[in-house]
Amino acid sequence: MAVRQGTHVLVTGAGGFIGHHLVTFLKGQGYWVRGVDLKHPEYSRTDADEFEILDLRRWPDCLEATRGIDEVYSLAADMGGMGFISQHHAEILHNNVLISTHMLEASRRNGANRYLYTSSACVYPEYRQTDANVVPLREDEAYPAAPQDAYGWEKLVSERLCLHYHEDYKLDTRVVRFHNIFGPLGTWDGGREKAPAALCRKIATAKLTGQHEIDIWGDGEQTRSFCYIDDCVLGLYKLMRSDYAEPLNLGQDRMVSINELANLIAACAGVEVTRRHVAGPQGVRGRNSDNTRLLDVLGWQPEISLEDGLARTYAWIEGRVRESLAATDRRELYADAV
Ligand code: GKE
Repeated sequence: MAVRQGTHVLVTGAGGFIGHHLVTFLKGQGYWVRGVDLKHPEYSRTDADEFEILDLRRWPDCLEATRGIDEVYSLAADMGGMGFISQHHAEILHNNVLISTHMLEASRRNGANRYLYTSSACVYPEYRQTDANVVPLREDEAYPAAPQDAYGWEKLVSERLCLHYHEDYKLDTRVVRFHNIFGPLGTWDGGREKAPAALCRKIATAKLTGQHEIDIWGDGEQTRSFCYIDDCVLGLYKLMRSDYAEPLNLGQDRMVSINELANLIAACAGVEVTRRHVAGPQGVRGRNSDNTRLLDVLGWQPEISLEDGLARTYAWIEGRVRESLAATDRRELYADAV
């Protein structure tokens, strides 16, 4: 893989989980990197050469972000797991339409050569995902369009915007569809966390408090595939370096149920937990990635096993839960003392 010395790269959403890891990866490849976000990364310092706090819903901030940039990795979005995206449709659609539309046009005006847009498996129609034993989703199956949430509708429209910028303005665009990316330094509490992080947190809490019952939304028989962050950033890079402008899945094609996911995490923790199935937003019943096109285009697909990825993620989240429980203990001690 050629290293592009002297190429100026922008990563939007560089304060978030995937963006933060991508900045580190691109620095390792020898790029000059500008990171932009509403906030700095939460859990470790950025490796970016320059990090700017900007609000990419605003056109002037997009112009500022893209000045002097050759390649744009566009990750900024208002997003989260099912607990968040099923409850904030208006806010998500409003914010993400503004970010995606302004960023694409600002990149073109400022003369960027390449633009990679991060879409999602959430673009696929709900009617193809009604069975836990779902047929893996192929890129050409996004139409007739019927995404479940506003989050997916925005992704689909922005995919088309990229396509038209490619056709009409010859901007070299790339479009990737993520399938549930997880790993260390990702959101693990607060309401935006996805299932892998949420279950790591619940199981770590069970282990450290000795209360071995955890809540799972729904019957836990709903299915997904989960892709580890290191595979994700490598896939993003490979796609950017390719000449492929159509949407491409980026995920694992090993499907597991949420109950199986919980069992794998409990094995990482070395505890037995009892599952309590409770009401909660469940999203589609089944989802898996068809990686045929990914293999054709990149000659590669994600390689890190779910077990390895979960072991690394669980270890990091258990550390965070330990710190958080210790802080709660200190607060209670202090409150008792005064
Ligand atoms: N977040 C979460 N937290 N999910 C839980 C929990 C919990 O405590 N317990 C069970 N689940 C179940 C959810 O009900 C859902 O059926 C499944 O795990 C996966 O939830 P998720 O990880 O929050 O998100 P999804 O895979 O449904 O959707 C995500 O898909 C990605 C693309 O594949 C989206 O939230 C997007 O963030 C993303 O684009």
